[in-house]
Amino acid sequence: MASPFRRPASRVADRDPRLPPGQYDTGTSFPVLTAEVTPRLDTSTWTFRIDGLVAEPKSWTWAEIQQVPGSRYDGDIHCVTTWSKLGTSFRGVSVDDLLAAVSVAPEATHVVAWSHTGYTTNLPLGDVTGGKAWVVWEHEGRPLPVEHGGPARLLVPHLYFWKSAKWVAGLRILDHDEPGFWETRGYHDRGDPWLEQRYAGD
Ligand SMILES: Nc1nc2c(c(=O)[nH]1)N[C@H]1C(S)=C(S)[C@@H](COP(=O)(O)O)O[C@H]1N2
Ligand SMILES: [Mo]
Repeated sequence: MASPFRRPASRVADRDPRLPPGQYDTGTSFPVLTAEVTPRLDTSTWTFRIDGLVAEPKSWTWAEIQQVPGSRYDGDIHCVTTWSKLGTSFRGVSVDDLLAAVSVAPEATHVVAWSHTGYTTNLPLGDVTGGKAWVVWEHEGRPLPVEHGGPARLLVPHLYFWKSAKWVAGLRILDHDEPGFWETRGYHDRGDPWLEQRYAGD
């Protein structure tokens, strides 16, 4: 006879398997987290640049980056403050397609993404290549709102969302790791939500 004290199976099934440990589903809301003053950037003067260990540094204007073949992300995002947004979508271009235009040096190991505001975040090169990172300007079919990083932000959805620099201005390709804004203020260097890499030492 089954024990009347057994945990009902439905309780176990309640937790969405898309939620990493310690995260909750924020539903339709999309919280805003910004450390600096929200900038008003004009697409007529906007640029995105890749420099550092590349054969030839390159900048794209707004019109030029729109000519790069489009790419979209459909899936989940996870903030270190414990909200996750499930089944959302962004559209822009794949970082792979941007890196292909500059030819990255063989000794490259890391990148620093920087924003027009001065915000920075570091990533291993392997976390922005292989279809894992985008520069996006559309969210769920609409222009990316300024508070979420519009006109364009970096999107690295397999890592905590602080790696997805809003108002992204460029990527610097490096042969070493260079911790960014939050990483020098106690956040984990890599930030894998499935390993709960929230803070330094996790
Ligand atoms: N430029 C910039 N990018 C940023 C941040 C920031 O403060 N400035 N915050 C990061 C953090 S901690 C998170 S959780 C997400 C928040 O993005 P959202 O405001 O669109 O939810 O942006 C990341 N990118
Ligand atoms: Mo965050």
